[in-house]
Amino acid sequence: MLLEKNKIDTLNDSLYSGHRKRFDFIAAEVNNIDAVIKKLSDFQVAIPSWALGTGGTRFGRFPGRGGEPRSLEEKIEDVGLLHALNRSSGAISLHIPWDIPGNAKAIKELAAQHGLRFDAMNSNTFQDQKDQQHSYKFGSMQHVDKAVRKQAVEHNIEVIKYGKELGSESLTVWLADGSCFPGQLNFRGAFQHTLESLQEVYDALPDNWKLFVEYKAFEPNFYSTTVGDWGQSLLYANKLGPKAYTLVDLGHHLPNANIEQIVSLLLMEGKLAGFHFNDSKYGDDDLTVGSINPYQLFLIFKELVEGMDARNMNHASDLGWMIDASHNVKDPLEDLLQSVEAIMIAYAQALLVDESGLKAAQASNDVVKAQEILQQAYRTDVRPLVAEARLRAGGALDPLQLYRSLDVRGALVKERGENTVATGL
Ligand SMILES: [Mn+2]
Repeated sequence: MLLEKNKIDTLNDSLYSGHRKRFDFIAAEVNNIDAVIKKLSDFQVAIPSWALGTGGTRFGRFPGRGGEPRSLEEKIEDVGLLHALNRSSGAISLHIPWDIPGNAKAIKELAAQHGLRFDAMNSNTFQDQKDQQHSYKFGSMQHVDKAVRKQAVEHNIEVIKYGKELGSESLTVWLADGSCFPGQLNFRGAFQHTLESLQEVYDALPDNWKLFVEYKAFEPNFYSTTVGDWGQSLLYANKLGPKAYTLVDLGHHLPNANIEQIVSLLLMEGKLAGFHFNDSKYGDDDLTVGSINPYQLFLIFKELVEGMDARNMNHASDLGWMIDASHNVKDPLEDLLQSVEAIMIAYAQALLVDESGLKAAQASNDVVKAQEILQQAYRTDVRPLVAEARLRAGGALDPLQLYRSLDVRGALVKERGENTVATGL
């Protein structure tokens, strides 16, 4: 389904005078307001294909109202809908084998019609697929059997091939490899096997591609994980070469990890290139980004902005930004609208931080002033700035309200049926 522009305009007209008042109030307080709005308009967050259907847990899956995308084409249409509403979801991230493009040229054209590009490709060696020769029960790239490692390497090379056809320029490798019990594997042996396997994948990367090495503290393995933290990911990335980088997924840390410090140091080393948004209270909960700890999200964004500026990086294009979440209880499209909004709010707050004032406070050990500067930005209601950026880019002032008032889900159910299930987690 396509969203007609006049429906967006009609809602925007009805909300405009209230928006204008709120925007003028905050705009008067912000230096270089147009530069801030431009950065917000340029910023795009990729939507992963697997977030478009209702997620599950290992205990069960409870379908939503239906209308889930049944094919790669319909997944692209769903992301196109989100992008039409908020103009900040201009990329889709695919997962192989769930999203193998039958006709890459047609898929690419369809994405272009919706204003979408293809973000990082994702491989899958954490599940066994039917017709697969060797099992990943005891790992993939770390496996003691060379034949299993070879299968995992070849799968990743196949993913690169699909990505090249679609115009993607990066591969994310997340490995479930590790062990559940002490003594199950030799840590150095698992690392060396994984490094050798990653090196073969790295060697198959086109020159303009990046390899993102994603780490995760635990789950599905509960004793050790072979790419378990940012130190291990950075070790692999440094050994592999200049096209390899670390990917930070917000949910992949042990509780209370100082993620903002991790981000700062990885940027300093020029080794951060991928970023996955979600939120959590206990572990890898995959909850909506910003729903549990928005202050932490702001602090992370503050380090992202400052660290990228220190290296003259382009906020919008030099890191791969993606949502990585999966839910049991919300309409997936509504959840993604909330997610993108939370990301834009944290980004806008980070853009408002008085960096020169903060540096001066740090230089004079004025701890109170430093905290005041951070919290001044965090406590500013930046929602009118985010809405203005959307408005200028042709989106809806209130995407969620428009999604609901047009009953987009109802239209999708009508088009696709009540019992459709998207492929994925
Ligand atoms: Mn992730």
